[in-house]
Amino acid sequence: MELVVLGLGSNMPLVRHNDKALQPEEILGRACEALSGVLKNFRCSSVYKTKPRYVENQDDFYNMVAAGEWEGTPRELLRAVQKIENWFGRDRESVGPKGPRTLDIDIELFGNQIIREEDAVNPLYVPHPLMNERQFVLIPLLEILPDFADPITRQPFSKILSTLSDQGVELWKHCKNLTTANRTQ
Ligand code: PH2
Ligand code: MG
Ligand code: MG
Repeated sequence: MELVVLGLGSNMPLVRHNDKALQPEEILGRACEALSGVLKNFRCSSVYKTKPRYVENQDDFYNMVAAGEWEGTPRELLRAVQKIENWFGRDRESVGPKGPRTLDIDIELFGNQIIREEDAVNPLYVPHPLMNERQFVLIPLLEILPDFADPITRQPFSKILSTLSDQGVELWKHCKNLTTANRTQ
């Protein structure tokens, strides 16, 4: 059993036939419900509204972090989160790697393991190679895991965050779903 940390993001509504469109913040709430069924002792951060990074001409993102214990392998976790991304209309084909998406779930941490699995279709790199430059990951992560440190450098994430300049991350609202009772603070 490993404590895993996931980064969630959405900046595109999910439009479904004969149904009301799901807005990004609703998608995050539903994704948390799904994740709470596969992770033990599930908890999640508040939701943050964040300026798009890398590809800047797209809508603002809603980002949050979730954590819990996972019983399987890292690959099995990757398959489980990709299945949830797909339920929520994630379409890897039609947009570029950093473009708009209905739901993105990244594995940020898998315990203290350092995983470098090259794979043409589905590579797996944990810790997420960009997490330390992303306020939209570190701010929500520290909200639920204030004492965590980078498994590679052992630097506390709080210290890493303090070196970043402002990237336009603002608190949007507390995670309102069935997992609220499990929040650590
Ligand atoms: N995800 C990206 C690219 N840019 N910007 C923000 N603010 N939040 C994201 O989750 C994000 C991004 C690719 O995964
Ligand atoms: Mg991703
Ligand atoms: Mg991502």
